[in-house]
Amino acid sequence: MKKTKSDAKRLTAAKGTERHEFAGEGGELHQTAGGEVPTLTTQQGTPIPDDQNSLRIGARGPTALEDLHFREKIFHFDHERIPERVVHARGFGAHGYFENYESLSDITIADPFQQPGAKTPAFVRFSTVAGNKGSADLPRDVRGFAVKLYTQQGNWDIVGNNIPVFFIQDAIKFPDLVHAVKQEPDSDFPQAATAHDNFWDFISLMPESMHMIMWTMSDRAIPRSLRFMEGFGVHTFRLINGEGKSTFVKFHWKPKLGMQSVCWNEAVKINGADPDFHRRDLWNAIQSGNYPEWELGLQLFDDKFAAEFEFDVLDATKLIPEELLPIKRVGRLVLDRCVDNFFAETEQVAFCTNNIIPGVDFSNDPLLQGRNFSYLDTQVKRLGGPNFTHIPINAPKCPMHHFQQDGHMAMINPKGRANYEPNSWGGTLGGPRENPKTGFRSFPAEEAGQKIRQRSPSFSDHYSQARLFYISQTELEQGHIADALVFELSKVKTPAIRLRVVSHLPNIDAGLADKVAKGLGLRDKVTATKAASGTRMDLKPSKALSIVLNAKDTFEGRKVGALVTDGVDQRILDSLKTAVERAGATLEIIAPTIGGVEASDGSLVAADEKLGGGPSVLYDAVAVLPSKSGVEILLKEPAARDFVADAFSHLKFISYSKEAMPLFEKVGIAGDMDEGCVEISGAKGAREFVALCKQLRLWERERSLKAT
Ligand code: HDE
Repeated sequence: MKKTKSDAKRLTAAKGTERHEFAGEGGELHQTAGGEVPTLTTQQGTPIPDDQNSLRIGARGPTALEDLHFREKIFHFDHERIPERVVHARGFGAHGYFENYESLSDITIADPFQQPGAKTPAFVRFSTVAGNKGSADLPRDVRGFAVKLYTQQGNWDIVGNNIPVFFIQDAIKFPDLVHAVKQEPDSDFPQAATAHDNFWDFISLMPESMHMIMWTMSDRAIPRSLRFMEGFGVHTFRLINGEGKSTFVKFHWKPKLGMQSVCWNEAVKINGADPDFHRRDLWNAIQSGNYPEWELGLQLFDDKFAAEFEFDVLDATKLIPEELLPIKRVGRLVLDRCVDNFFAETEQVAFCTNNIIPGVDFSNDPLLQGRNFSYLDTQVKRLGGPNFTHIPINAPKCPMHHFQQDGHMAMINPKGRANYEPNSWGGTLGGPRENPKTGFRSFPAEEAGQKIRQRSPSFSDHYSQARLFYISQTELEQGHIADALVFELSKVKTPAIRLRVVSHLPNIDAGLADKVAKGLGLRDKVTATKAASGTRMDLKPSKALSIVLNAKDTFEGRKVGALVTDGVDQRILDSLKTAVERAGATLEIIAPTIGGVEASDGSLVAADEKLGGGPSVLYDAVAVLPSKSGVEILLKEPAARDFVADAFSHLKFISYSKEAMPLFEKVGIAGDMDEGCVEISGAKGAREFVALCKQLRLWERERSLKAT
């Protein structure tokens, strides 16, 4: 139908901004520049008259090759992707700072630790390891915890994980490990999951991985939030003071709000309900001013300790228990700013373990030594050339001067003629020179030995610390490790692989081996794998390794979901909101429609989620507050029944109005309701409920929920 000229010209105002719009000859919408709205241009700055139509020979004719705008736009689009990271592809970053508590100048000359109160800008990227860039946030996996400190002596990257040990001892096995864990090469599945034959085949043949396996099968691998997990530098590093004295160090990040994980069944459901669960949580916390915070802890030790410690401090499959070597807390890391652009910052950030500064040095850990090659190398591939330090997120924030030049995308280019040294141009014309006083010097460790390929015999104890981790867990956490192994190995199709994995377990704990064998319905006899070194039975449990034993008595930063209907008791809802917010947590409303509900006093309660869009797995605790007539609607809604049933089986604290009882009856838990289920009718009940929520889960309930 032909449009008239007056139809075609329109002027709209939205949110106080004038929008100039008109419809083209084909009815397509054109929005034009004017007022505050800038003119669209090509990358060369040429103004563009029409972004809806390519240049054609006649309205129905072929497209002209000379259409510079079309060509540039499509060309750039075609090149939008850069290779995703081979590992740690899915990540989320934020800016912040490290604040130093006290001068550590007796231990190190490292810039961030010199002045009390000194702040060093930081960028942190959290990640999963196995999944591709578009995978979900909550697979069972290790989390990357990579920190870039922009110090006055250059960038210092502590590229760590949320688990203090690693699968392998020598970097030469890393490609094998990663090939085994990622999707199988023929089928390209499973995505972001270790539950498949190749992974467990490899693991079953690598006894050194057993300690790490205990961690990845534990709840540490399914954190509730990036904010509630610990971080570790993993390797032993050195700190060097002004006299050149070296102190060994292990780095720890301790979350201010304590640790917390989700249940496995919950993780599976969260991945469907909100694959961005972790990034959304971090984003929302920072945007709302609840800045996530960690303390940096150091485990400091000397050569004597290293020599006497029962394991080799160069072996990244071992940790040093905190009880044996306490952690000195030296500062805090605060994340207070989200990125402006995900690609520019989170995707392009290039962490390199080789980025260290004066006062810090490497140890001979063969994993670390290998990483020092890998990270620099991978950035060239990912970011397209040697000038990735010119990208703002990677550029140091301290002065830098060197003679490196040219290459792809050179952005920071020196002026003048001197691009070599020594030269005789003198003064500033001659450019920078080495500085024997302040320059980075490697610790002059004595090194001698034959050039050989040999694993140190001091690395041969593969099970003792796996056992240490296991016996340091509460019974309940031990149960989760067994359950995770049973789940994962049940996805393994080859019985011989299942048996081979289980055969390692008697070397860790006989009870664990029995539980897993039983859970798998194994008919073969389990004979313990021959160990290179016998398991030490004398190691004392380390309380610091358990999440449950280290729970902080706080509900801060957590989220309560309230399921409401029309007629919800406004008084109860208000008291709940007040109590939740006083505890530093947030309350979200889930209603039958996103339009919200009308409360008992006639006021409108806005909804954050529609029933089904806000399942209880997304919340730390829930409230079920229907009216008498409202509950009749909920009874017919599978999503409402799941909301309640899941909250109960995920051990959550549940508050409810008496009108909600028919819903509990319908899902069959009315008779099982325990001290974690609290009827509330006013402010007192709401306060008591929120006080209970500080326990985060009613762990005892788990016993009554399981058949075995
Ligand atoms: Fe990494 N690792 N890694 N890794 N790693 C990478 O670097 C590598 C290891 C870790 O958010 C890659 O930029 C080797 C241990 C984190 O950008 C790559 C070995 C630990 C991140 C690489 C290891 C880590 C990476 C891929 C065996 C904990 C994400 C993309 C010696 C201490 C950083 C990239 C970010 C990323 C190599 C083992 C942590 C390929 C060869 C142990 C947190 O260079």
